[in-house]
Amino acid sequence: MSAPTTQEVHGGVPQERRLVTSIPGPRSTALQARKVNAVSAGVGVTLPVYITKAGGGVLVDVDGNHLIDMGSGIAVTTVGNANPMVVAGVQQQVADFTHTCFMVTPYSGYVEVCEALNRLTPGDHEKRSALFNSGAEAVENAVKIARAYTKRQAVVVVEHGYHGRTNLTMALTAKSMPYKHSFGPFAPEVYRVPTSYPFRDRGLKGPEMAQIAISRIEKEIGAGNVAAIIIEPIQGEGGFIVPGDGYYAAMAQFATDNGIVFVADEIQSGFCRTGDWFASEYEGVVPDLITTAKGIAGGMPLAGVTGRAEMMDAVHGGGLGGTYGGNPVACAAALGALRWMEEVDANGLAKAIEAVMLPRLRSMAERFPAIGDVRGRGAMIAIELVKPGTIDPDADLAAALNKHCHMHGVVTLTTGTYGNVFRFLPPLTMPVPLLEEALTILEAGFESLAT
Ligand code: PLZ
Repeated sequence: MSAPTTQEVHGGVPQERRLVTSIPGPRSTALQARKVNAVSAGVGVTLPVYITKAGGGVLVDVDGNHLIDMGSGIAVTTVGNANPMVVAGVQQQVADFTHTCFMVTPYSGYVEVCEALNRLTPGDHEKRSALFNSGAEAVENAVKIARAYTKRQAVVVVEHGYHGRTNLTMALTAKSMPYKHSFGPFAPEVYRVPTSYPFRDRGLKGPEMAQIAISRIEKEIGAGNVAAIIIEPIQGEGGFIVPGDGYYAAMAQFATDNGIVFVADEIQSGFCRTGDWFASEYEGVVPDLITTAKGIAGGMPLAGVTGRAEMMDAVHGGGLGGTYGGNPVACAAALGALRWMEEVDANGLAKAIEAVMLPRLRSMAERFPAIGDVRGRGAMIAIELVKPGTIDPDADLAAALNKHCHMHGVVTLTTGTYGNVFRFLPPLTMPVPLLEEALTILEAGFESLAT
């Protein structure tokens, strides 16, 4: 199959915002009532509109509302929902066979995805990959690999970091509520050091923040005890924090100089999201290991760890795996998604989204002093909201604006340690007029709420 036309990528979903009921509408409201009685209260919902169809930049709900999708299901449907190249791969594979377990009787799709990951991730050294089901599982396995390779135990993560919700990854994740609260005790040998958060670092630059972090590692942990340093090149759940220039590269260099495995968690920032295949490339960093998930397979659950052959192969046979890891249907989806990204120049699409969003948001920041910072790259862009004239977080305004966008048919997400960051993760198939319309609705929200 050759790359689908724009029309085909939209999957027959009209690319327009159209509200035919209030949000949520009556059918969604009825479903949400059933959800409350059937689904654990621990599983939250940001916007209880129930989706029946999606494509391009639009989500269609059970009441017939067409909403603009500025979240991609948290950075997952980068290639667009139901991208024809994903659909074709999945349909063929699901009709051929659905599962054998790669560890029992393997199949080529798994190997092909690993070959693609080895080729597309930064660095031209020899690499190996292993596939898993979720981002958290990939991060756990990166820790296992780093420990097996280095024969050390300590794992260093940074402030505002997010790596998942399993027991080990809760320990790696910074924020207590809602991720960790009441779920301890957490895994040992995890240490947190400063990140670089230019908006809040009181003028300290990237390299200076790296020096503070490195000194902490040397004095409080001992570099020789550290198996891995795990960092997101742009921190996602922490608030779309883009580190000051030089921080990320300095942390990677310190790891290399000290025999520490440098792990880039690119689960949110990977696969053309930032206008590069991987956000590490921006600083020219070649990670030892890279964890991927989300955008890899157009919505099918798949995750990977890719890295230096000698590290990946340091684990004893049978030490990595899982029943479903690299499921054949998920692999077929990934092969379709990755091929689409290569054929359409997905990085160019991400940069085009940035070119629309950043100037528009910057001019809004001049009008509305509540916008303290505009940041991000490609289709991973955010604004940080503060009490005007300060850097005090304004989470209430973020929540109110989010609600405003939702009520007007734009699916937006907030993020951040302080809950005050408004993040934008549109699919790369988002038509520019819809993107502009979403920003106009946001701007109207500021006009009514941020005076
Ligand atoms: N590492 C950098 O962004 C997932 C979490 C949403 P899983 N982020 C969205 C939520 O509230 O659970 C993420 C990430 C980074 C790891 C993960 C974990 O990926 O596929 O959710 O396990």
